[in-house]
Amino acid sequence: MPLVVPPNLLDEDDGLTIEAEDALLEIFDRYDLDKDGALKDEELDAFAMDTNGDVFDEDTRTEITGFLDVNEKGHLTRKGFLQMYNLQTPNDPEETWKDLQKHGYDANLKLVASRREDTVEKDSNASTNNASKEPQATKKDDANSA
Ligand SMILES: [Ca+2]
Repeated sequence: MPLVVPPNLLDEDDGLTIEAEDALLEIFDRYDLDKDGALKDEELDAFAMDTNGDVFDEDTRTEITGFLDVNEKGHLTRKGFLQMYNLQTPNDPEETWKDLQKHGYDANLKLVASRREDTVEKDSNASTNNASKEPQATKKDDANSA
């Protein structure tokens, strides 16, 4: 048997696979701190810094607002975020893999490390497909009351 081949990011129509979309949207949600479904400037900057080590330049911002799905405030939506990767990945899958790995995914698209695990919000109405289980802090303080 040959070595395990990493999963494809693209299906036969050069669209992102469900697995790739799930991973990318999970990353998106980490940066959408106010959970409005779009990345405002600070949120997009934080994503770009963590991904590329720098914020997007003016040209890239213009491309984002000009070609990708944005909300009425010009903020990149989840759909636009996927569009961005749908454009990049057929041309440059290596770059998308690099981005995924930066955000803690391994070569099998498994999340193995989280850079932002300290920013989990206790926001109960943020219902995405990411049904994360928050550890319930049910401490028993007087456990030694023999
Ligand atoms: Ca937001």
